[in-house]
Amino acid sequence: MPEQQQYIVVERDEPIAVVTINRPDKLNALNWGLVAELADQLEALDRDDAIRCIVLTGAGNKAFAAGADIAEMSNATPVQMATGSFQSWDRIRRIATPIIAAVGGYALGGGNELAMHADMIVASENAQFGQPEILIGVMPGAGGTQRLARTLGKFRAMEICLTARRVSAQEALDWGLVNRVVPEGQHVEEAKRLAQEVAKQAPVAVRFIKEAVLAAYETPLQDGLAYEKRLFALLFATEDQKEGMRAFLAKEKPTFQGR
Ligand code: DAK
Repeated sequence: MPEQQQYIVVERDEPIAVVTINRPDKLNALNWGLVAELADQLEALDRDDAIRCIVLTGAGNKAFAAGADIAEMSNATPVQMATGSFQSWDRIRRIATPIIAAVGGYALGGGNELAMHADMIVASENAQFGQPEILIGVMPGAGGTQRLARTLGKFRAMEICLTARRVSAQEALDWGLVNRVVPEGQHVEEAKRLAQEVAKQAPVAVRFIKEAVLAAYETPLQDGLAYEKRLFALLFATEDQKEGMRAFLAKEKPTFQGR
């Protein structure tokens, strides 16, 4: 049975879960309550050992999310912008379980930034990515300038943020912003398939890999290499390392326990 809060629907299908932003009449615009609820639900799934990978999507076929809620934001004070809502985004950034964004339709502004908080992105053919904040007199505020620059390079990031140009699914694939493009409407199924692939791997190694790849964004190469080396060595403390290597040598399929 899907679990429904005000804005977020969680459907568990162990070992994966599908989290749906459910505000389709407003193109899943991200108000503060919604982002806090999303962070709560993702954290609950992150604590749950039975869930190994999360698919994040938007309800309806028009949008993953068309950005932060402009109606709510229009009269916000700098203090409001700088406090509560940033904490929710930060909580989403710290989720250790891999997240796959399944994007159909618009992923704009905070919607694109939310997709970029995920670890892989599956796009429907009708997906459109962009940072249109410049059109309403502001700029990306949830990581858009930084993650686009690191993912696509300076010049494409500049064009997207300075001109509000939308990027099609195919372009996003060519540019390395998404992992794959599927026929319209098939993005959630494909993301679930990919999530099952991740979910069957050794759980501790999965979490360490996410941690290590994300560290590449934040550390100089030498420090990142040292960090990876330590995480790699630490995996030799797991039963799953013993089981994985035993099964390989015995020409059997491993059974991973997540310890
Ligand atoms: N906010 C509020 N409502 C929105 C919305 C949004 N971002 N996007 C769409 N809606 C609402 C529309 O107002 C409309 O509501 P009703 O009039 O029916 O009540 C309904 O959704 C359907 O939208 P449209 O009628 O406009 O639909 P169209 O197909 O004609 O156009 C569109 C679709 C996506 C091109 C258009 O809706 C649009 O341009 N939307 C705004 C896109 C945008 O500018 N997004 C960026 C917003 S700024 C931060 C965290 C995050 C952020 C900032 C700071 N911190 C942690 C502090 C992020 C900022 C942003 O995302």
